[in-house]
Amino acid sequence: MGEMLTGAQILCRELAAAGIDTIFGYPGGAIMPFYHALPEFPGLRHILVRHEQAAAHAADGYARATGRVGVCVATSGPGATNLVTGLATAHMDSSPVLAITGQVSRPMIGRDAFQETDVIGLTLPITKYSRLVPDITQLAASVREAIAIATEGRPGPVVLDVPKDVQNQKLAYEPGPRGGAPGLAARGQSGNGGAPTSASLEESVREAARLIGEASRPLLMIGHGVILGNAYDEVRALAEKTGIPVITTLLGISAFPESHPLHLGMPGMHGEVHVNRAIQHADLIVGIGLRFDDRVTGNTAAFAPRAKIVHVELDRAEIGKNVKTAVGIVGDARTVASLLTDQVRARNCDDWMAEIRGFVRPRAESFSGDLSPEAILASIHEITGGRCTIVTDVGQHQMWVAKHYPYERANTHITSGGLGTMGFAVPAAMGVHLARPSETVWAISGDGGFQMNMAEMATMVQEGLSVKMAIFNNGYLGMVRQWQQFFHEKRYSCTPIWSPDYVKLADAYGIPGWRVEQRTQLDDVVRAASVHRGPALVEFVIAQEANVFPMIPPGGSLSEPIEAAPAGAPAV
Ligand SMILES: Cc1ncc(C[n+]2csc(CCOP(=O)(O)OP(=O)(O)O)c2C)c(N)n1
Ligand SMILES: [Mg+2]
Repeated sequence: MGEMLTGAQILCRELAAAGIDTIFGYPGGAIMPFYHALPEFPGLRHILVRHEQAAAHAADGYARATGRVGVCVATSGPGATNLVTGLATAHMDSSPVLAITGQVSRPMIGRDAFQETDVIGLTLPITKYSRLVPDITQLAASVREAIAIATEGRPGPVVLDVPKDVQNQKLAYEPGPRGGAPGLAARGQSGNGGAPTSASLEESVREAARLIGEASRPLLMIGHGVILGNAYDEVRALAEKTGIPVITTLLGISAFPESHPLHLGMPGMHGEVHVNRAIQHADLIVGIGLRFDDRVTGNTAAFAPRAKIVHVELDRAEIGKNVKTAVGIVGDARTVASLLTDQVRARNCDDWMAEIRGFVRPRAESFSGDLSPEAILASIHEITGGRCTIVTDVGQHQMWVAKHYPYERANTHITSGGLGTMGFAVPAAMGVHLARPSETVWAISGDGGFQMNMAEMATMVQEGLSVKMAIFNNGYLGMVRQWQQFFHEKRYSCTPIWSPDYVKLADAYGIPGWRVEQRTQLDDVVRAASVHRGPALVEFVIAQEANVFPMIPPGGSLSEPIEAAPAGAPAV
């Protein structure tokens, strides 16, 4: 006979037993039994955020930095609905987040009870799995199952909606078996998106190796799956044995060292001209752990017109979804990269590399004033000695970081790639900091995105989270303004954005804050913020109408980059 526990206690026990040490959350009526039990579990550190969206982003940041599940908790109704953007963000970027939501008691469900929302209905399309726990007898297994689903195969967010009376039910609790997820196989979720038989895997790898051997202009295009699958070394070995140049997508940044002679850069809408040209001239693209997103391909009809595509993906559903594939290999990046490395003959691509070098264009970006984003990023890199994880928000600054920060170490670039969620950086950086306490973590936001979740500064102060916040202040919702400049007759409708005095704001939170307007101030401030023990804020005042170049117009082909502002546009 097991110990009599409440559902809330069982929830906590199961989380602790699964190795969870950090929970991001916010209490409320329907989740109160859980919060009542929580102090009995000192191993579960709770971070009280200022908005549930931040809890989901922080759990996501924690998950991306560790590869383990990140946990967030909210009450029913508005608490749960506030999680939605964070869950959709995690879903689009394959991040293993477990969200636990309180639900109204079972007899009240379906009666428009106070703070009742159909959380399953809301979250089913933006999660990997979402379940209302109907009874305490199913609670422990549900937690194990949810964590297994979140982390196995292609990771993703999961929701457990736990009615308040289930949290209060009592049961003689027997700790269940660890490491397995009952019911997983029964639902046809094999955990690897449906692995092919080893015979077909061997066959497709052999075919891919043959294509690599025959190609004269091959490219490796690597994405988030290389980071999620810890395939850093294996992909590098494949590149080095074959000499194939390597392209990293936005979420693939930091999956390959940027100083490596084979590294070309980022493709797509804001990709470098030589990278996109290489794609358009390639006769073979080996894509590993990516989904050929439309920001990468531009107009798919005109994408890589000369290339056969080999697509290595853990999720079978991705293969052939966006681009026509000659060989699809269902498998994890690490296994397949090493199988491919064994199969390919050693070769080089020196002629092809020389051709690509000929595509390189002089930098199109220019900044009025000397405080360029590039200078800021060089300073952060130098002063942290590269021992730094950068979490970016969404907009122009995100692209500048992607293009100019010299990433060398695996998984040190964290951003919302798929959903493109403004407001992500500050809360996600809290999760990254908790996952990597000995590393400097910079959250780099625009003045727009920072204002979306800046309330989390209070969380950082209360919980002692040493996140360094950089605000690239251009006075605009810059990326939207750039589109208005190019595609909407320079009508800057609703994109100028006012900011508070950020130095005073920092002061109000009791944390150090600086405003940097000139290059000469840069290094001293970045150093002071980096070494400060605790959260710190730096506002970088940058040129108002700087643009991200080159740019492929939305729906355009990679062959048609815009490399300068239209005639008559404001000077940049
Ligand atoms: C939540 C959300 N709302 C709106 C957008 C659309 N959007 C994309 S970039 C951008 C402008 C971002 O401005 P800012 O944070 O100042 O960054 P900047 O582009 O100026 O560097 C907007 C509004 C978005 N991506 N996310
Ligand atoms: Mg801005």
